[in-house]
Amino acid sequence: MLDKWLNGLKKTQENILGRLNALIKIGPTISELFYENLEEILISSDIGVKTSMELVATLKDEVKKDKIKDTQEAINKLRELILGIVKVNNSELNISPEGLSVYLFIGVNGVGKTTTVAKVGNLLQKRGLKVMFSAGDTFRAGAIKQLKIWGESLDIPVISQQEGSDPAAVIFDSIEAAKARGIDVLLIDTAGRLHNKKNLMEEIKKINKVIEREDGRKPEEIFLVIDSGTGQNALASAEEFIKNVPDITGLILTKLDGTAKGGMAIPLIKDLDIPIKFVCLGENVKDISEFIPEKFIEGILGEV
Ligand SMILES: Nc1nc2c(ncn2[C@@H]2O[C@H](COP(=O)(O)OP(=O)(O)OP(=O)(O)O)[C@@H](O)[C@H]2O)c(=O)[nH]1
Ligand SMILES: [Mg+2]
Repeated sequence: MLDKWLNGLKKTQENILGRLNALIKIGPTISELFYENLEEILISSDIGVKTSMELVATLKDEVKKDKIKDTQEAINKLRELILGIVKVNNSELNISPEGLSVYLFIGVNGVGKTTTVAKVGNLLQKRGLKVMFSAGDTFRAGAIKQLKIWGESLDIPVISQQEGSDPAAVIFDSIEAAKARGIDVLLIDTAGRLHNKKNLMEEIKKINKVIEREDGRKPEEIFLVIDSGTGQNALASAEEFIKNVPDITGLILTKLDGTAKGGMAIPLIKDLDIPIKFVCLGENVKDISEFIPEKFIEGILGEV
């Protein structure tokens, strides 16, 4: 999996590190132009305007304070600063000490929710937990079948109703079934596409209420699944979700393998008070990992 990180982040590394190295090659002098170029590289690496500007401002201070002499050393310092940001991320999972834990997966259409349900389910099962899937996406044609196929191949039971039925009812049923069968973790897939965004948010709120009513407590995890390819736009999109679903407990970044925009993880960690719990680095069920700050930095900025 560690090689997967490096492979998966290759495009992002080429994008950021390639250009940082080119910048160092211009010359060893730390000038105002160096900082300007650096800021531009960071912004266009999907680190976001705000975070990029803050990073460069902090770097300027550090260069003075530590009497850093050349551009290579300054870039090393930058790597340290970025590591400092991502290091606060704690990807530990919330698991109920007794009885059932409920994990809800939400996000817009096509980001990889259903695939991620399968990946996380497989991971937990490998750790010796009894897991079950709930087909909460009753909206998209084929969604239930997609989850059932995953369930069959992973030997994980799937609770579903027919297409078009009320997702809240399916989820209610699955919680009952999970409890009756002594399941440790119930993973609930949800629809990403409804008639519009407002409907999507309302649906998620309703689902959340059903879980609370049935179980008397909030889901142990509400994962907001985000396609890394959306780059710095992900921050605004995540903020909109959080406004509507304030109980989101973790982010999952998918498709990191297919994008040069992996830098987007940095402002997410810095500006949202919600940790990245998993990253997905491919379509295979095993292509998932906890977010490891050091590996991430090595993946995007190379070895120190
Ligand atoms: N390369 C790559 N592809 C992925 C990853 N995660 C998911 N995919 C692919 O993305 C596509 C959409 O995945 P789904 O899991 O169906 O996405 P979804 O969010 O459930 O989609 P809707 O149910 O339509 O909202 C599929 O072709 C997946 O194989 C990943 O980490 N890397
Ligand atoms: Mg889906």
